[in-house]
Amino acid sequence: MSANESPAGRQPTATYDSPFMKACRREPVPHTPVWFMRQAGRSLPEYRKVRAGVPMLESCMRPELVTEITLQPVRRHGVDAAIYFSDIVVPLKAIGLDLDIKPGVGPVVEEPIRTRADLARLRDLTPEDVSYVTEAIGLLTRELGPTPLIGFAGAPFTLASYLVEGGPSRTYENAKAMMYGDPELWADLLDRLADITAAFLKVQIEAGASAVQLFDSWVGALAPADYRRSVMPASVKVFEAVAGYGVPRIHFGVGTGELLKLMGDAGADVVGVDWRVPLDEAARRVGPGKALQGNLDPTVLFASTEVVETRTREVLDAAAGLEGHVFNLGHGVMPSIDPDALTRLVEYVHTQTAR
Ligand code: 1CP
Repeated sequence: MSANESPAGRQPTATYDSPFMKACRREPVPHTPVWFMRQAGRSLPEYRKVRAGVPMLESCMRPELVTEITLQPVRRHGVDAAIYFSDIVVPLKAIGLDLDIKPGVGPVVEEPIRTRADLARLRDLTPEDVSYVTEAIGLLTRELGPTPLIGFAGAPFTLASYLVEGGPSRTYENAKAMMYGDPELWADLLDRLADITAAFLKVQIEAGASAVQLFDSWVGALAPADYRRSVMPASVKVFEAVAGYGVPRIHFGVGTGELLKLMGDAGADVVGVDWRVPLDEAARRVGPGKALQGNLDPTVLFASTEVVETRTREVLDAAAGLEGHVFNLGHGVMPSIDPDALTRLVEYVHTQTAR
Protein backbone atom coordinates (compact mmCIF):
# COMPACT_ATOMS: atom_id res chain seq x y z
CA MET A 1 0.00 0.00 0.00
CA SER A 2 1.56 3.34 -1.04
CA ALA A 3 1.38 6.48 1.10
CA ASN A 4 -1.63 8.01 -0.62
CA GLU A 5 -3.61 4.79 -0.78
CA SER A 6 -6.32 3.89 1.68
CA PRO A 7 -6.89 0.65 3.54
CA ALA A 8 -9.47 -0.15 0.85
CA GLY A 9 -6.72 0.01 -1.75
CA ARG A 10 -7.85 1.81 -4.87
CA GLN A 11 -8.87 5.24 -3.68
CA PRO A 12 -6.99 8.22 -2.22
CA THR A 13 -7.02 8.56 1.57
CA ALA A 14 -9.07 11.77 1.34
CA THR A 15 -11.79 9.84 -0.49
CA TYR A 16 -11.71 6.95 1.95
CA ASP A 17 -11.99 9.46 4.81
CA SER A 18 -14.78 11.54 3.24
CA PRO A 19 -18.07 12.03 5.15
CA PHE A 20 -19.98 9.77 2.74
CA MET A 21 -17.57 6.87 3.15
CA LYS A 22 -17.45 7.31 6.92
CA ALA A 23 -21.23 7.35 7.22
CA CYS A 24 -21.43 4.15 5.17
CA ARG A 25 -18.94 2.56 7.58
CA ARG A 26 -20.93 3.90 10.58
CA GLU A 27 -18.04 6.07 11.75
CA PRO A 28 -18.42 9.61 13.20
CA VAL A 29 -18.84 12.31 10.52
CA PRO A 30 -18.23 16.11 10.47
CA HIS A 31 -21.70 16.51 8.89
CA THR A 32 -24.34 14.20 7.45
CA PRO A 33 -23.36 13.47 3.84
CA VAL A 34 -25.90 14.13 1.09
CA TRP A 35 -26.37 12.88 -2.47
CA PHE A 36 -29.49 12.40 -4.58
CA MET A 37 -30.59 9.48 -6.67
CA ARG A 38 -30.87 10.75 -10.26
CA GLN A 39 -28.97 13.91 -9.30
CA ALA A 40 -27.60 13.94 -12.85
CA GLY A 41 -30.37 14.32 -15.34
CA ARG A 42 -33.13 16.38 -16.75
CA SER A 43 -33.58 18.64 -13.71
CA LEU A 44 -30.32 20.36 -14.77
CA PRO A 45 -30.25 22.77 -17.75
CA GLU A 46 -26.56 21.96 -18.29
CA TYR A 47 -27.56 18.27 -18.63
CA ARG A 48 -30.28 19.01 -21.16
CA LYS A 49 -27.74 21.04 -23.12
CA VAL A 50 -25.04 18.38 -23.41
CA ARG A 51 -27.58 15.60 -24.02
CA ALA A 52 -29.37 17.46 -26.85
CA GLY A 53 -29.56 15.16 -29.88
CA VAL A 54 -27.72 12.26 -28.18
CA PRO A 55 -29.85 9.18 -27.45
CA MET A 56 -29.72 8.00 -23.82
CA LEU A 57 -27.88 4.69 -24.41
CA GLU A 58 -25.38 6.33 -26.72
CA SER A 59 -24.63 8.98 -24.11
CA CYS A 60 -23.78 6.18 -21.64
CA MET A 61 -21.09 4.89 -24.02
CA ARG A 62 -19.20 8.18 -24.46
CA PRO A 63 -16.64 8.50 -21.64
CA GLU A 64 -16.16 12.30 -21.92
CA LEU A 65 -19.92 12.90 -21.89
CA VAL A 66 -20.44 10.49 -18.98
CA THR A 67 -17.70 12.31 -17.08
CA GLU A 68 -19.21 15.74 -17.71
CA ILE A 69 -22.76 14.66 -16.75
CA THR A 70 -21.57 12.85 -13.61
CA LEU A 71 -19.66 15.95 -12.47
CA GLN A 72 -22.48 18.43 -13.11
CA PRO A 73 -24.45 17.88 -9.87
CA VAL A 74 -21.23 17.76 -7.82
CA ARG A 75 -20.22 21.19 -9.15
CA ARG A 76 -23.67 22.70 -8.85
CA HIS A 77 -25.00 21.30 -5.58
CA GLY A 78 -21.85 20.41 -3.63
CA VAL A 79 -23.17 16.90 -2.94
CA ASP A 80 -20.95 14.52 -0.97
CA ALA A 81 -20.86 11.79 -3.62
CA ALA A 82 -21.10 11.44 -7.37
CA ILE A 83 -23.10 8.65 -8.98
CA TYR A 84 -21.79 7.21 -12.21
CA PHE A 85 -24.01 8.35 -15.10
CA SER A 86 -25.43 5.29 -16.80
CA ASP A 87 -28.59 3.19 -16.68
CA ILE A 88 -29.44 -0.20 -15.23
CA VAL A 89 -29.93 -1.68 -18.72
CA VAL A 90 -26.45 -0.72 -20.00
CA PRO A 91 -24.85 -4.12 -19.16
CA LEU A 92 -27.75 -5.91 -20.89
CA LYS A 93 -27.23 -3.82 -24.01
CA ALA A 94 -23.49 -4.56 -23.73
CA ILE A 95 -24.05 -8.33 -23.97
CA GLY A 96 -26.02 -7.81 -27.15
CA LEU A 97 -29.69 -7.70 -26.14
CA ASP A 98 -31.86 -5.73 -28.53
CA LEU A 99 -33.10 -3.00 -26.22
CA ASP A 100 -33.39 0.76 -26.21
CA ILE A 101 -34.29 3.54 -23.80
CA LYS A 102 -37.25 5.35 -25.32
CA PRO A 103 -37.71 9.02 -24.34
CA GLY A 104 -40.63 9.43 -21.95
CA VAL A 105 -41.01 5.65 -21.59
CA GLY A 106 -37.83 3.99 -20.32
CA PRO A 107 -36.13 0.72 -21.24
CA VAL A 108 -37.89 -1.28 -23.96
CA VAL A 109 -36.80 -4.83 -24.91
CA GLU A 110 -37.55 -5.85 -28.51
CA GLU A 111 -37.96 -9.58 -27.75
CA PRO A 112 -38.83 -10.20 -24.09
CA ILE A 113 -37.28 -13.14 -22.21
CA ARG A 114 -40.11 -15.62 -21.62
CA THR A 115 -38.81 -19.16 -22.23
CA ARG A 116 -35.87 -21.36 -21.35
CA ALA A 117 -34.55 -20.97 -24.90
CA ASP A 118 -34.49 -17.18 -24.37
CA LEU A 119 -31.96 -17.58 -21.52
CA ALA A 120 -29.28 -18.40 -24.09
CA ARG A 121 -29.35 -14.74 -25.10
CA LEU A 122 -28.00 -13.78 -21.66
CA ARG A 123 -24.28 -14.43 -22.04
CA ASP A 124 -21.63 -13.45 -19.49
CA LEU A 125 -20.41 -9.86 -19.35
CA THR A 126 -16.67 -9.27 -19.79
CA PRO A 127 -14.78 -6.05 -18.96
CA GLU A 128 -14.15 -5.61 -22.71
CA ASP A 129 -17.92 -5.35 -23.29
CA VAL A 130 -17.95 -2.18 -21.20
CA SER A 131 -14.50 -0.72 -21.81
CA TYR A 132 -16.12 2.74 -21.99
CA VAL A 133 -17.12 2.34 -18.31
CA THR A 134 -13.54 1.65 -17.25
CA GLU A 135 -12.37 4.62 -19.32
CA ALA A 136 -15.01 6.99 -17.93
CA ILE A 137 -14.34 6.01 -14.32
CA GLY A 138 -10.63 6.59 -14.89
CA LEU A 139 -11.38 10.11 -16.12
CA LEU A 140 -13.86 10.72 -13.33
CA THR A 141 -11.75 9.69 -10.38
CA ARG A 142 -9.06 12.12 -11.58
CA GLU A 143 -11.58 14.99 -11.77
CA LEU A 144 -13.48 14.22 -8.57
CA GLY A 145 -10.63 14.71 -6.10
CA PRO A 146 -11.79 13.55 -2.67
CA THR A 147 -15.45 13.18 -3.67
CA PRO A 148 -16.34 9.47 -3.80
CA LEU A 149 -17.87 7.93 -6.91
CA ILE A 150 -20.77 5.52 -6.46
CA GLY A 151 -21.01 2.77 -9.07
CA PHE A 152 -24.32 1.01 -9.53
CA ALA A 153 -26.27 -1.77 -11.17
CA GLY A 154 -29.84 -2.97 -11.40
CA ALA A 155 -30.66 -5.89 -9.11
CA PRO A 156 -31.71 -9.19 -10.67
CA PHE A 157 -35.44 -8.74 -9.92
CA THR A 158 -35.68 -5.22 -11.33
CA LEU A 159 -33.69 -6.19 -14.44
CA ALA A 160 -35.88 -9.27 -14.89
CA SER A 161 -38.98 -7.09 -14.64
CA TYR A 162 -37.90 -5.18 -17.78
CA LEU A 163 -36.63 -8.28 -19.61
CA VAL A 164 -39.75 -10.38 -19.05
CA GLU A 165 -42.30 -7.58 -19.47
CA GLY A 166 -40.49 -6.05 -22.42
CA GLY A 167 -40.64 -2.57 -20.87
CA PRO A 168 -41.87 -0.59 -17.86
CA SER A 169 -44.84 -2.16 -16.09
CA ARG A 170 -47.19 -1.32 -13.24
CA THR A 171 -48.15 -4.87 -12.37
CA TYR A 172 -45.13 -7.00 -13.40
CA GLU A 173 -47.70 -9.61 -14.43
CA ASN A 174 -45.49 -11.57 -16.83
CA ALA A 175 -42.48 -11.50 -14.52
CA LYS A 176 -44.53 -12.55 -11.51
CA ALA A 177 -46.34 -15.22 -13.54
CA MET A 178 -42.93 -16.74 -14.36
CA MET A 179 -41.82 -16.44 -10.74
CA TYR A 180 -44.96 -18.19 -9.43
CA GLY A 181 -45.54 -20.56 -12.35
CA ASP A 182 -42.08 -21.70 -13.44
CA PRO A 183 -39.84 -21.23 -10.41
CA GLU A 184 -36.96 -23.16 -11.99
CA LEU A 185 -36.83 -20.98 -15.09
CA TRP A 186 -37.20 -17.90 -12.90
CA ALA A 187 -34.36 -18.99 -10.60
CA ASP A 188 -32.11 -19.65 -13.58
CA LEU A 189 -32.97 -16.25 -15.09
CA LEU A 190 -32.18 -14.44 -11.85
CA ASP A 191 -28.98 -16.41 -11.41
CA ARG A 192 -27.81 -15.40 -14.91
CA LEU A 193 -28.64 -11.77 -14.12
CA ALA A 194 -26.79 -12.00 -10.80
CA ASP A 195 -23.62 -13.05 -12.63
CA ILE A 196 -23.94 -10.21 -15.16
CA THR A 197 -24.66 -7.68 -12.41
CA ALA A 198 -21.75 -8.87 -10.28
CA ALA A 199 -19.39 -8.66 -13.27
CA PHE A 200 -20.61 -5.14 -14.03
CA LEU A 201 -20.10 -3.97 -10.43
CA LYS A 202 -16.61 -5.51 -10.38
CA VAL A 203 -15.65 -3.54 -13.50
CA GLN A 204 -16.72 -0.31 -11.77
CA ILE A 205 -14.91 -1.09 -8.52
CA GLU A 206 -11.74 -2.18 -10.31
CA ALA A 207 -11.84 1.09 -12.27
CA GLY A 208 -12.07 3.15 -9.07
CA ALA A 209 -15.65 3.37 -7.77
CA SER A 210 -15.58 3.91 -4.00
CA ALA A 211 -19.00 2.38 -3.25
CA VAL A 212 -21.72 0.55 -5.14
CA GLN A 213 -25.50 0.72 -5.05
CA LEU A 214 -27.74 -2.12 -6.13
CA PHE A 215 -31.04 -0.67 -7.39
CA ASP A 216 -33.91 -3.10 -6.81
CA SER A 217 -36.34 -0.30 -7.52
CA TRP A 218 -39.43 -2.41 -8.18
CA VAL A 219 -38.96 -5.25 -5.66
CA GLY A 220 -41.54 -3.65 -3.35
CA ALA A 221 -44.13 -5.42 -5.52
CA LEU A 222 -43.30 -8.68 -3.72
CA ALA A 223 -44.45 -10.23 -0.45
CA PRO A 224 -41.58 -10.98 1.97
CA ALA A 225 -41.95 -14.77 1.61
CA ASP A 226 -41.68 -14.52 -2.17
CA TYR A 227 -38.73 -12.15 -1.89
CA ARG A 228 -36.93 -14.54 0.42
CA ARG A 229 -37.62 -17.59 -1.74
CA SER A 230 -37.41 -16.23 -5.28
CA VAL A 231 -35.27 -13.09 -5.32
CA MET A 232 -33.01 -12.86 -2.28
CA PRO A 233 -30.64 -15.69 -3.32
CA ALA A 234 -29.72 -13.84 -6.52
CA SER A 235 -29.15 -10.53 -4.71
CA VAL A 236 -27.09 -12.32 -2.05
CA LYS A 237 -24.94 -13.73 -4.86
CA VAL A 238 -24.28 -10.21 -6.19
CA PHE A 239 -23.31 -8.80 -2.79
CA GLU A 240 -21.09 -11.78 -1.98
CA ALA A 241 -19.30 -11.43 -5.31
CA VAL A 242 -18.09 -7.93 -4.42
CA ALA A 243 -17.69 -8.36 -0.65
CA GLY A 244 -13.93 -8.90 -0.92
CA TYR A 245 -13.28 -5.37 -2.21
CA GLY A 246 -14.32 -3.83 1.10
CA VAL A 247 -16.27 -1.02 -0.57
CA PRO A 248 -19.65 -0.03 0.94
CA ARG A 249 -22.58 -1.81 -0.69
CA ILE A 250 -25.91 0.04 -0.72
CA HIS A 251 -29.21 -1.77 -1.35
CA PHE A 252 -32.21 0.30 -2.44
CA GLY A 253 -35.81 -0.30 -3.47
CA VAL A 254 -39.14 1.55 -3.47
CA GLY A 255 -42.10 0.46 -1.34
CA THR A 256 -39.88 -1.95 0.58
CA GLY A 257 -41.12 -1.28 4.13
CA GLU A 258 -41.89 -4.98 4.62
CA LEU A 259 -38.60 -6.07 3.00
CA LEU A 260 -36.08 -3.83 4.77
CA LYS A 261 -34.78 -6.54 7.10
CA LEU A 262 -34.35 -9.04 4.27
CA MET A 263 -32.68 -6.46 2.03
CA GLY A 264 -30.15 -5.74 4.77
CA ASP A 265 -29.65 -9.47 5.34
CA ALA A 266 -28.97 -9.91 1.61
CA GLY A 267 -25.55 -8.45 2.34
CA ALA A 268 -25.80 -4.68 2.23
CA ASP A 269 -23.74 -2.34 4.40
CA VAL A 270 -26.24 0.48 3.82
CA VAL A 271 -29.98 0.02 3.35
CA GLY A 272 -31.83 2.61 1.26
CA VAL A 273 -35.26 3.58 2.56
CA ASP A 274 -38.03 5.32 0.61
CA TRP A 275 -40.20 8.00 2.24
CA ARG A 276 -42.91 5.65 3.53
CA VAL A 277 -41.11 4.44 6.67
CA PRO A 278 -39.49 6.91 9.12
CA LEU A 279 -35.78 6.22 9.55
CA ASP A 280 -35.98 5.35 13.27
CA GLU A 281 -38.62 2.73 12.50
CA ALA A 282 -36.58 1.56 9.47
CA ALA A 283 -33.57 1.09 11.77
CA ARG A 284 -35.67 -1.07 14.10
CA ARG A 285 -36.74 -3.19 11.15
CA VAL A 286 -33.26 -3.51 9.65
CA GLY A 287 -31.53 -4.25 12.95
CA PRO A 288 -28.00 -3.35 14.11
CA GLY A 289 -24.84 -3.21 12.04
CA LYS A 290 -26.16 -1.28 9.01
CA ALA A 291 -26.20 2.37 8.00
CA LEU A 292 -29.37 3.78 6.41
CA GLN A 293 -29.80 6.04 3.38
CA GLY A 294 -32.78 8.31 2.77
CA ASN A 295 -35.48 9.42 2.93
CA LEU A 296 -37.15 12.76 2.08
CA ASP A 297 -40.17 12.37 -0.21
CA PRO A 298 -38.92 13.81 -3.54
CA THR A 299 -42.23 15.60 -4.10
CA VAL A 300 -41.64 17.69 -0.94
CA LEU A 301 -39.21 19.67 -3.12
CA PHE A 302 -42.19 21.11 -5.01
CA ALA A 303 -43.32 22.85 -1.79
CA SER A 304 -41.90 26.07 -0.26
CA THR A 305 -38.38 26.26 1.19
CA GLU A 306 -39.94 26.48 4.66
CA VAL A 307 -41.82 23.22 4.14
CA VAL A 308 -38.72 21.54 2.69
CA GLU A 309 -36.76 22.57 5.79
CA THR A 310 -39.44 21.38 8.21
CA ARG A 311 -39.69 18.01 6.47
CA THR A 312 -35.90 17.68 6.25
CA ARG A 313 -35.62 18.44 9.96
CA GLU A 314 -38.07 15.58 10.61
CA VAL A 315 -35.91 13.21 8.58
CA LEU A 316 -32.77 14.32 10.45
CA ASP A 317 -34.50 13.97 13.83
CA ALA A 318 -35.63 10.44 12.96
CA ALA A 319 -32.03 9.69 11.92
CA ALA A 320 -30.47 11.08 15.11
CA GLY A 321 -29.99 7.68 16.76
CA LEU A 322 -28.79 5.79 13.69
CA GLU A 323 -25.37 4.14 13.54
CA GLY A 324 -24.79 5.81 10.19
CA HIS A 325 -26.93 8.05 7.97
CA VAL A 326 -26.52 9.13 4.36
CA PHE A 327 -29.12 11.77 3.50
CA ASN A 328 -30.95 11.20 0.22
CA LEU A 329 -34.41 11.43 -1.24
CA GLY A 330 -36.71 8.43 -0.91
CA HIS A 331 -36.44 7.97 -4.67
CA GLY A 332 -35.01 9.86 -7.63
CA VAL A 333 -35.01 13.59 -8.37
CA MET A 334 -37.94 14.42 -10.60
CA PRO A 335 -37.04 16.09 -13.92
CA SER A 336 -39.32 19.09 -13.27
CA ILE A 337 -37.80 20.00 -9.91
CA ASP A 338 -36.14 23.42 -9.50
CA PRO A 339 -32.42 22.56 -9.15
CA ASP A 340 -31.92 25.48 -6.75
CA ALA A 341 -34.15 23.64 -4.27
CA LEU A 342 -31.62 20.79 -4.31
CA THR A 343 -28.66 23.12 -3.78
CA ARG A 344 -30.46 24.72 -0.81
CA LEU A 345 -31.27 21.28 0.60
CA VAL A 346 -27.61 20.17 0.54
CA GLU A 347 -26.62 23.37 2.33
CA TYR A 348 -29.42 22.95 4.89
CA VAL A 349 -28.47 19.37 5.78
CA HIS A 350 -24.80 20.31 6.07
CA THR A 351 -25.42 23.26 8.41
CA GLN A 352 -28.05 21.48 10.49
CA THR A 353 -25.78 18.50 11.11
CA ALA A 354 -22.36 20.24 11.45
CA ARG A 355 -20.59 18.81 14.50
O1 1CP B 1 -33.11 10.74 -21.98
C1 1CP B 1 -33.15 10.69 -20.72
O2 1CP B 1 -32.69 11.62 -20.03
C2 1CP B 1 -33.78 9.44 -20.18
C3 1CP B 1 -34.06 9.46 -18.73
C4 1CP B 1 -33.11 8.57 -17.99
C5 1CP B 1 -31.98 8.96 -17.27
C6 1CP B 1 -31.44 10.36 -17.05
C7 1CP B 1 -33.18 7.16 -17.94
C8 1CP B 1 -34.16 6.29 -18.61
N1 1CP B 1 -32.12 6.70 -17.18
C9 1CP B 1 -31.37 7.77 -16.74
C10 1CP B 1 -30.15 7.72 -15.93
C11 1CP B 1 -30.12 6.84 -14.78
N2 1CP B 1 -30.78 5.65 -14.65
C12 1CP B 1 -29.34 7.04 -13.62
C13 1CP B 1 -28.42 8.23 -13.53
C14 1CP B 1 -27.49 8.48 -12.49
C15 1CP B 1 -28.06 9.42 -11.42
O3 1CP B 1 -28.76 8.95 -10.52
O4 1CP B 1 -27.74 10.63 -11.45
C16 1CP B 1 -29.58 5.95 -12.76
C17 1CP B 1 -29.01 5.71 -11.39
C18 1CP B 1 -30.48 5.10 -13.41
C19 1CP B 1 -30.93 3.81 -12.89
C20 1CP B 1 -32.27 3.31 -13.29
N3 1CP B 1 -32.79 3.21 -14.55
C21 1CP B 1 -33.20 2.74 -12.40
C22 1CP B 1 -32.95 2.59 -10.94
C23 1CP B 1 -33.11 3.91 -10.25
C24 1CP B 1 -34.51 4.33 -9.96
O5 1CP B 1 -34.85 5.47 -10.33
O6 1CP B 1 -35.26 3.55 -9.36
C25 1CP B 1 -34.31 2.33 -13.13
C26 1CP B 1 -35.56 1.67 -12.61
C27 1CP B 1 -34.04 2.63 -14.49
C28 1CP B 1 -34.91 2.35 -15.64
C29 1CP B 1 -35.21 3.60 -16.37
N4 1CP B 1 -34.31 4.21 -17.21
C30 1CP B 1 -34.86 5.36 -17.72
C31 1CP B 1 -36.18 5.48 -17.17
C32 1CP B 1 -37.13 6.57 -17.46
C33 1CP B 1 -36.37 4.37 -16.32
C34 1CP B 1 -37.62 4.06 -15.49
C35 1CP B 1 -38.71 3.51 -16.34
C36 1CP B 1 -39.85 2.90 -15.52
O7 1CP B 1 -40.67 3.67 -14.99
O8 1CP B 1 -39.90 1.66 -15.39
